[in-house]
Amino acid sequence: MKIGIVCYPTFGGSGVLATELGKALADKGHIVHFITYQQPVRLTGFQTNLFFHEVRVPTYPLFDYPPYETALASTMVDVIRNHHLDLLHVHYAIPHAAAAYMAKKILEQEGRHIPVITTLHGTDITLVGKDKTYAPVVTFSINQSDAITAVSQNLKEETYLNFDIQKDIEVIHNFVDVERFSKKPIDAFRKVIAPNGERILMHASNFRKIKRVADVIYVFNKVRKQIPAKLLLVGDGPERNMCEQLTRELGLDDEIRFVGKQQDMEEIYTIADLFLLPSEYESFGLAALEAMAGGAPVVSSNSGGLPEIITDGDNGFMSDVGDVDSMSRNALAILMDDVILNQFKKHARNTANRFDIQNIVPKYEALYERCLTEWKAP
Ligand code: GMT
Repeated sequence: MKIGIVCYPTFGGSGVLATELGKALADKGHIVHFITYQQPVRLTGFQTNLFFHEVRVPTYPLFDYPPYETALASTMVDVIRNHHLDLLHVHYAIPHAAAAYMAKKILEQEGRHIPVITTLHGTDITLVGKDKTYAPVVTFSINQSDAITAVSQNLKEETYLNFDIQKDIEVIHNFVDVERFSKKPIDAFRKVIAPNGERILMHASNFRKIKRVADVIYVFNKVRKQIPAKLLLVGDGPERNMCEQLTRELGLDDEIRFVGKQQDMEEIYTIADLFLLPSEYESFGLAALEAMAGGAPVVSSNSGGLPEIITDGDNGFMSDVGDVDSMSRNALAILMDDVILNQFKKHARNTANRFDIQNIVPKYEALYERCLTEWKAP
């Protein structure tokens, strides 16, 4: 199949998932065209059947707000026309689903029918999308999609709750390439972070408010009072300065490492003994799944779709949002004892296997096939 993928190219989970999906589809022989404003961060290396088309938004003195959506729709039309795409798969509803609808209508006038699949990822529904500034367009463009998927059962329910959606939403969970993420830890890297064999706790995100990164620091502060431990904070975003200041105030400069945005996450996760994800909301928690593939159990909040991947006492523990006492007790219950920790690590890897790329990507392929068959039917 010739597939167009539209996504955010940044470190956010939707862009990461979309890029990993595109790469996996290309590995399986499909021809994949990424359409976005920048080379996606996980789209590295050369593959003959993978293409990237940059959306350019020319500036003009009249534009206080450059019309990205118009440029995106026009680029979609251009790529579909010139590369004869079979379908368009857009990730994150805003503004991708609306731009795809526009592109589809333009192409329809030329007698070219292109199915649009929209994957809902999280904040496009639960935070930004339901804001009344966007809601009518989001509702309309989701309903106009030929197929809709959500990355968790929870997100599907949230979508029906918040929008008047007339169509079926298929749940296709996030996935991870277990083989790639379950490498052996690089010893030298582990030693740099924890020179005296301390336990390594880790958090990775885009440091937005919704991630509650300060809770990560509070949990760590309680843990390290009981056992030797270090905290690795990966990523960057609006809350980073506040977190650095909190680290200094708590006198934890030597215990916490901020390493910023990182490309080779598969190498970083393998050195973690525990992954912390105390988010206010998480539709799925792709970072937690990738950490589990690397062998790290997860201590998290119980929000959104997290209960769909975390099982208390098995591969981690969940607590109410903001309950840092409970989270630190849970972290200690996992980290205090080598035998228990190894058991949790094993279960974390088993969970990742359930969401392995090989099990999930065929679900997208089957959906594409269905959409194409429906289009071809009279
Ligand atoms: O994690 C983020 O804040 C980024 C966000 C995005 O939309 O780019 O991630 C969302 O999509 C991921 C991939 O489907 C999910 O695993 C994350 O749980 C989800 N984030 C939230 O719901 C906050």
